[in-house]
Amino acid sequence: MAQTSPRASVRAPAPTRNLDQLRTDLAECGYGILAEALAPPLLADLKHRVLEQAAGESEAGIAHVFGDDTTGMPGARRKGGDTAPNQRLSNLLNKGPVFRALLHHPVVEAGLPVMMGQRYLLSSLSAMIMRNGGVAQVLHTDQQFVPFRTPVAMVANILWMMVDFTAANGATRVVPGSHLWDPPDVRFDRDAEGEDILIQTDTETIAAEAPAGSALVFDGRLWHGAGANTTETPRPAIFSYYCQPYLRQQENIPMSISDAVYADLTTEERAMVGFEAYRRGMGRIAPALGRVNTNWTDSAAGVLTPAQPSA
Ligand SMILES: O=C(O)CCC(=O)C(=O)O
Repeated sequence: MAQTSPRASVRAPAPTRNLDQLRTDLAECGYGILAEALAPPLLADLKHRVLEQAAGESEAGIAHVFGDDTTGMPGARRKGGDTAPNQRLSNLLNKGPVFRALLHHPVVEAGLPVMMGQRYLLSSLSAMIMRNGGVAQVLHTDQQFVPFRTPVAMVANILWMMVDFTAANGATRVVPGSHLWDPPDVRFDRDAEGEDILIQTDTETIAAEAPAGSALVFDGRLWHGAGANTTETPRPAIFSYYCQPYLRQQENIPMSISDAVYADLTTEERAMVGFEAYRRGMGRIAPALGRVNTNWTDSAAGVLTPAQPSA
């Protein structure tokens, strides 16, 4: 049943299977939940690969862990150590072909234009596993790096739920309608011992609860943050994070993608992940790594003019 946001008086959308309803929810509330977005076999494959990869990165001593500071954010400055409860997996395009299915999901074409217009770019494809002991995230937007209000979203996110999302296991907390507000004011201070403390306006939130296989689609301007997982069962999710085609990507995909995956991608997929030069002007590549734009060629790449005199 739809709830009412305590502060913004904007309804909280219920999970829907209807893409038209999702589009309405995105425009009015800044987010929507597509129920049954992932068919059970695909969900099972994705979840298996995420958990397997996470275990492998932990065993290899290269896990990116977080969630034990005041912000709960994966990019937070940590004091060191590898015991934080939560884990982020980056660059999923390199970590199994199963993840490419998400690039082609109909919710991408249905939902993103409502928030960002017709052109957008994959900014990163990552996963996070929230575990017991991690703190709730500070309320933030996914375009917190833009220090002013924007008339359209600069970024947008599709969070694929690998398990049921409940308030108890840290379902994403959202503020319906906040995509039309100024960005949240998040500041840090130091206590008497010199420890960082977080200062943020208290804002009421709603837990985006939905069954496994749902997609939480949200505007980059929406105030939100992961809740704290108070259960003993991990809460894994995959994030298809998109940006305007004139912004830097969160993951520098044209540099980060492995040779094998690059060779395997279709031209359409290469365009989606950053190999298309926007308006044939921005993001042009000199093919030093053997990688080229899908729509532009630098015929003079590697040519020194005037010719250098030989020694
Ligand atoms: O995992 C979630 O529920 C949200 C994560 C998030 O907002 C973030 O890490 O920026």
